[in-house]
Amino acid sequence: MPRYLNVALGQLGPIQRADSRNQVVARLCELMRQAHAVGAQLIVFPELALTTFFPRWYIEDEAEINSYFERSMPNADTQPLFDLSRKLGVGFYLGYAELAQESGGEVRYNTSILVDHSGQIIAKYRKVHLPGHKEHEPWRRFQHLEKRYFTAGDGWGVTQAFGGILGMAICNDRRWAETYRVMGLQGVEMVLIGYNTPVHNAPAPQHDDLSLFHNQLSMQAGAYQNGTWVVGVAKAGVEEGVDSIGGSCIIAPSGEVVARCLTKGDEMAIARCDLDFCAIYKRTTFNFDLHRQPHAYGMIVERKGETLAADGSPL
Ligand code: CDT
Repeated sequence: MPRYLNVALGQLGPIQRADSRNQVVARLCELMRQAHAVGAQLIVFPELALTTFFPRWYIEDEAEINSYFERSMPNADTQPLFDLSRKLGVGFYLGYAELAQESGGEVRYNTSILVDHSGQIIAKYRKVHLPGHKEHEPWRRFQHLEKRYFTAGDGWGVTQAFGGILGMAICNDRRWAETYRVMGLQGVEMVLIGYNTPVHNAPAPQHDDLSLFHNQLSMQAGAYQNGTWVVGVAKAGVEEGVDSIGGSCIIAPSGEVVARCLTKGDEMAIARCDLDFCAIYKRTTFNFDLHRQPHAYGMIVERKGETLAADGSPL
């Protein structure tokens, strides 16, 4: 009997600054109800899914920055989503801005959680690859201040859940081969990824026309090269004047897209994912035990960036 996991994409359209968390949670609940109606066991929501994508603004006031963060999870605003999860028996992935209390004080993370079918948080992930910049760059049409507002997390674990081995990543992580490989080495069978990706990339506007292509290219490569399902979910559309890509999709270990959203608004789509379909890739072409050559990969962890000699040749 194959291990089927019915997974839904819970794509969100834009969230404007004035939208309350109550309004957003009602939209998430509606997507969860739609997913349940077609047999979903798990629904994946976007990165920073409770508010507008605030890193587009340079904000100096600490209280205003903190107003985009959650001090606890669940909390009064998100409790209805957890209650509905338990009532319907549908688990979920949710991205949000986390204000953590640590021994050194408060720390801000770009976080996702995995919630099981009984509404219990079973895993938490903090984004590792924080894109953008740290200082105000007024030349840009809009800012991308994730490096300012968030501290990087420390890595990717995997969780036994929903009958398989699941992992999480967030947005920019999906562009990096290392993200998938670290989870691939832990036997991951499904990687869940929420994202907010503006169409316009200020430092490289010549890439704007390729934003959707690069989104899918990265996730298809990660799926195939690690023999895993990948589920990518957007917050899409024009938010506070900034257009973000949609393109939410579910990708099989073959690298094929098996389901995708068609709009840039709130939209649910579903696929029946056979977790056993990973094994043929993990046993053959990407049998890591047989074929990987770690002795040749040392530079991947020893070096951060390219190292070139004065004449531009590799050292
Ligand atoms: N949220 C996020 O990580 N977005 C980035 C935008 C491009 S970098 C400025 C992404 O990789 O999609």
